[in-house]
Amino acid sequence: MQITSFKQYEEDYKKSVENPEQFWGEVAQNFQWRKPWFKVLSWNFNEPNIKWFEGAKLNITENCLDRHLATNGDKPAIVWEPNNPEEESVTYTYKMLHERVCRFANVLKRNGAKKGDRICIYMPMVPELAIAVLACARIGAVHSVIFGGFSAKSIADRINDSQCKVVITADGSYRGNKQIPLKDVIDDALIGCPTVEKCIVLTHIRTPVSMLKGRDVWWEDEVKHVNDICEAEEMDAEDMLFILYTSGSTGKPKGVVHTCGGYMVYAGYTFSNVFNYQPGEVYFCTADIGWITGHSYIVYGPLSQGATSVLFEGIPTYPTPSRFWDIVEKHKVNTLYTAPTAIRSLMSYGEDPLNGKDLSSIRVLGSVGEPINEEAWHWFDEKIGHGKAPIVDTWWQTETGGIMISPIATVTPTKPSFATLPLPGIQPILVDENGNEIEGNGVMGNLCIKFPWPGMLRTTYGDHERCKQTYFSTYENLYFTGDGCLRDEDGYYRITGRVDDVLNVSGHRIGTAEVENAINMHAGVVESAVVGYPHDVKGQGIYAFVIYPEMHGEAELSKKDILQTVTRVIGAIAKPDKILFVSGLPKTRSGKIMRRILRKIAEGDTTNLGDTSTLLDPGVVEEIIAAAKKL
Ligand code: 7RM
Repeated sequence: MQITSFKQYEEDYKKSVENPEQFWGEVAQNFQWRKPWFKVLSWNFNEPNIKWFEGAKLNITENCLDRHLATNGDKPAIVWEPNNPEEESVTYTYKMLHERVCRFANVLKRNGAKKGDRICIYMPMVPELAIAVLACARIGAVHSVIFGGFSAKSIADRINDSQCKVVITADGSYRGNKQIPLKDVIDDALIGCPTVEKCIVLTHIRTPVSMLKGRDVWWEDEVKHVNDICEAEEMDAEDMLFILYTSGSTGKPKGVVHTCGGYMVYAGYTFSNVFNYQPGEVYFCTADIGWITGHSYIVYGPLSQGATSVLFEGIPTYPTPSRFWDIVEKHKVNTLYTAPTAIRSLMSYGEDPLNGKDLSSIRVLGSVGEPINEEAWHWFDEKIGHGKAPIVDTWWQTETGGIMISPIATVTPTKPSFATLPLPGIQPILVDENGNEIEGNGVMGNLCIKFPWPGMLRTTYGDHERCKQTYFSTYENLYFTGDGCLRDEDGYYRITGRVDDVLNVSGHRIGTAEVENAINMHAGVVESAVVGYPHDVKGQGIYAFVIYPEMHGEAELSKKDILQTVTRVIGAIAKPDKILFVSGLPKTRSGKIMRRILRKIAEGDTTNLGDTSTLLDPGVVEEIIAAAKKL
């Protein structure tokens, strides 16, 4: 199943387009199924209704764990690197991980969880997080992992949207020298979550927590009451595997739904090929399991291929900005998969943090989450890869389940800031505003995908219509990605960024409407408009224009109040980088905010604001420009 030459890539690609069912049917043979499918694919993009490997039965954990036991049981599956480098790292072999997953699966059953139940996971980056995820999959429960940076309100909204019955959390987490009281946050969330019956709490940072009688139990106690034998639940290929919430252009995040069979095949196939993973190699993805990158390329992809996956609890700059390089040296990392924001942040410390670090184990580098600028690409290539490690710039989304457009390491010639070519099975097309295909090379347009792939989302939880509207209605018979894209003279793809009201801040997707809603919840705020602007490290920063008529005292204090509100409502990741108080917003006569103008002002480019004469109050623009210059 591994592609080893560009010629083979071209052949596989051709075959995947001409005969997708045969192509994916063959790929799927590399996985373990309890029962084979009777049809590889049935689909239509109108409803949408997509089924891969219909009739097949499997359990993804048998593919990620059991099937490796006979030959690779003693091979490291997860190498955990703690936040504090003074602490020992911990290795879980496939045998150990299998044992822990089975045991915790029995804990879940003991606490009333069964096939189809939704389980919320809010945990630090510790091995128990991967164990919790896999234990859900083992019993057929649907996991909904929530990133540790989200607030109690965000958690409650997500728990209620999918009616979770069980929550798995920890007392707290470490992030550099900070401690985050996860259980406290969960306690606040659960006040408004009537469906939650049980909360399982892992001891990690040893901070005092409140344990509610009848609801809260300790992980450490529970595992003593069960054994480590747990037959995997037999799942239909199209049974739900997990929900992952992600932001769109409306105020409310959507629960993206992935199913067992197709997701497994796609995560495994893309992992093996894109990174050219070789048996025995050590692979390190720096993402958090709370995002799709962690789901597909820390847990399911690598483990399905019997790989060794490094799981890092901490942050790139703690205790020093050498931390990634220390980890590479210590664990002899062969593949490093990280985000442009991390690269840019580490670049800013110069070369000192790299001095004396042995990076010779590195063979492949990867980038994900946002466009990588050329400067960061070259730094990554020269300073980290020493010009010898191909960089795979992987474009994909929560909704796509796995990597879509990317070089295949050692196979596809790379080009700085280009995601290059579609993987086999992926049929991208560029369209104009009217949905007409833009053919040929040297063109730009909106990126769509015209044929299904096994890892694609099936629905948005509890609201299929929303899935249809968001992804399948903008252009008929196409999946719309929300991204703009260039196809250059060589037919190589470069993703230029979102074309909708979604921001990408340090690789995190945040809807402008969500941030506006949060700001507007602050008592003094009448209205706000949020746009993105170029930020040296984060890629995009958040710029908020806020109408706040009756300010008492200092503006600085009011700004801090607003930041506090956003932190409470969404989480610290959505805090605006800049807040500008204004008396009005540029609106059309029909009342629509002209974001184009605000974006220009936020970028500091007010030379060509276009026609402002159609505005309700053209004078407001001059006022905003003058105020922005002083910020
Ligand atoms: C994997 C992930 C998805 C959005 C996507 C793009 C942007 C992701 C790249 C990229 C340029 C890349 N899922 N994006 N990867 N842009 N080059 N290699 O990030 O759902 O959280 O975000 O991220 O805008 O639509 S995500």
